[in-house]
Amino acid sequence: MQDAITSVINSSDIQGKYLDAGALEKLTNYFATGELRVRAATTISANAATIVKEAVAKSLLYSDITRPGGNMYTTRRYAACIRDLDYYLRYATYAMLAGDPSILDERVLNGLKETYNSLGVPIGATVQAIQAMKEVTAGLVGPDAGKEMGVYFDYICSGLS
Ligand SMILES: CCC1=C(C)/C(=C/C2=NC(=C\c3[nH]c(/C=C4\NC(=O)[C@H](C)[C@H]4CC)c(C)c3CCC(=O)O)/C(CCC(=O)O)=C2C)NC1=O
Repeated sequence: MQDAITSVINSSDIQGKYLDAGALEKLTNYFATGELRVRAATTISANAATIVKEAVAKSLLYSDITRPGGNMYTTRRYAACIRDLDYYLRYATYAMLAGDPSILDERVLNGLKETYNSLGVPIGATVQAIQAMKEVTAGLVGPDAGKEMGVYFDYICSGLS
């Protein structure tokens, strides 16, 4: 896993150079938003269950997915879906704190699309639920932190698509 700091240092090191202006600007921006990130992570962790619940209500409840024949039907599958959404929220929060998406590639997206396809978990509906979490989260943490979290929710969606 990388973060904003190791990522710019690694790429400067590969070139055998000190940090250039672009790299320094990335770091300055990362440090300047540090408090915002920590505050957002605190709010998200205190409200995680509510975020997931509201996102499900906005996107999946009362659709065919929760009726007999749907992929969320039966409490076992419903619970698996809620658990998956909680994974996405928690890992997006880690990535937002790190300022880097690599943890998502390594611990969430690796093999996920194949698993979903083999189990018949609908990817379009999953993406909708993640987009709903993005909206609910932004409503809770405010526009600046919401935009930052949005980067990583979108990253998960494109990794699944
Ligand atoms: C931390 C990284 C990580 C991820 C991401 C993860 C995902 C993940 N979700 C799974 C299943 C599942 N995922 C869903 C999810 C959904 N079905 C829907 O219709 C909705 C659209 C959607 C929720 C948004 C469901 C229903 C299953 C169970 C499918 C089945 O067994 O038939 C499975 C198969 C094994 C299991 O049931 O536990 C994995 C590996 N596991 C991990 O360790």
